[in-house]
Amino acid sequence: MFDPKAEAMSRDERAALQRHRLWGLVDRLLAAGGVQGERLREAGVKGGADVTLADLHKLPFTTKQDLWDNYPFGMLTVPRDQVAAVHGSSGTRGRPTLVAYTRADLDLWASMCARSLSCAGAGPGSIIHNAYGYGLFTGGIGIHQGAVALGATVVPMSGGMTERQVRLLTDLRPDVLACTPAYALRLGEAAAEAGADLSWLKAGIFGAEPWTEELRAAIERVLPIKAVDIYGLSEVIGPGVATECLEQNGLHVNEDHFVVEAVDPATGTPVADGEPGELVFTTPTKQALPLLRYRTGDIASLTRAACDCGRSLVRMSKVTGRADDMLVIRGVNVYPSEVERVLLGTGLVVPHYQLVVDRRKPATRLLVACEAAAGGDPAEELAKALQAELGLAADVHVLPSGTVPRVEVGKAVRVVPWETGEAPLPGLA
Ligand code: DLL
Repeated sequence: MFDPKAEAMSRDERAALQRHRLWGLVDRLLAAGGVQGERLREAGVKGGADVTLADLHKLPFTTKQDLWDNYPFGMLTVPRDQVAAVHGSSGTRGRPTLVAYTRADLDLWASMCARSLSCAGAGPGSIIHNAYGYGLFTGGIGIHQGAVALGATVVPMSGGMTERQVRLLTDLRPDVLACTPAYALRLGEAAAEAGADLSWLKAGIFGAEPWTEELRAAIERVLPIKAVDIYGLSEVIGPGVATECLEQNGLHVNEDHFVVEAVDPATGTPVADGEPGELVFTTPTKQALPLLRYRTGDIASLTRAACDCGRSLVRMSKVTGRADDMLVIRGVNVYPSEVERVLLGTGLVVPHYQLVVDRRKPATRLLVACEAAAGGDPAEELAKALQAELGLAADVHVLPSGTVPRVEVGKAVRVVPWETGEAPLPGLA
């Protein structure tokens, strides 16, 4: 553990710490007078002392819309000149979401990512091959700073240029690989094609996009590693919000800094532990852009059961999808990750696939583009499996090997719309 005192502290001790920090946050938001402070006032909160952890769920939410409405610096709770860096997400859904960090926020972020890397078994002296993109995206720079804080050696590869990545993976003998799960697959395949020996790699720390247990198994087949999941979002800090340990059984949320709740996405009311809900985070220790009850849109469940690694932090399940990513195909609601689970679970396809949502006619169709693992055309069998397990009527297209786009840079695009004109992939009729 990077910080055993914090990661393994008793629940009571942590709750006291959270409560104390939450008071401080509420006072700061009220003093800053922005949208979050106003909402607190409207809710009758006059100071931190009015708020308890048990009552957190009664406080107002903050959303991505608030960040957009106050773009770029309207939600700061420190003077602008205290901002040491900005980051953000590329905004595949439209506008970029920008976030800000003070120097203290950057230090906090580095120690959260150092915790993540030690969850994957890294320590001082480890070599971390970091193939998350560097730039506004938080993946590259976040993991980089975490590796430095841990006392490890970081190789700042960023994404792309796969051949060169394989070369440095071979020459520098890193023990940990950090990148998106889709790119890990791509790297594993490229290493196999090049006959590269990566036997010293021990673990991979993969996140920034949803991935299933089935994808984990596929990655662990092409790379000699334990693949662990890392979760985070720019708004909360970036990577380092929660990470799986080598038990591979849920992601430990750094709840001493990121207080987590799971709520019903429709009603906003808390769901019980073990039930899937939308993750909501409060960041009591962040300075530049602290958030009270930020709605992530990400669906996962929480558990407070003990973990064999000794960390006492609450764990979240893998994210099954985003509330706004759910597809509705002829009345059947389905997350892309459920389709991934069924497809890869059959063992009939390679782990590269794309879902094309054909909206050219009022009755939306789902086309599944994939590639067979061992020749032949398993389309019919795959369609049956999707029907049997998800009740989903999909048109499965088994395309020639290498046709489904591989991800080199950025997040995997699993779902593509087809609104008009030619099909987005060749071979889909
Ligand atoms: O993706 C931060 C990150 C970088 C996390 C590197 C892990 C590793 P954003 O670009 O702001 O930040 O995107 C955040 O990505 O709300 C989720 O929908 C999704 N996401 C992130 N990690 C996971 C994960 C980074 N492990 C959004 N599983 C989040 C599923 C994830 N979805």
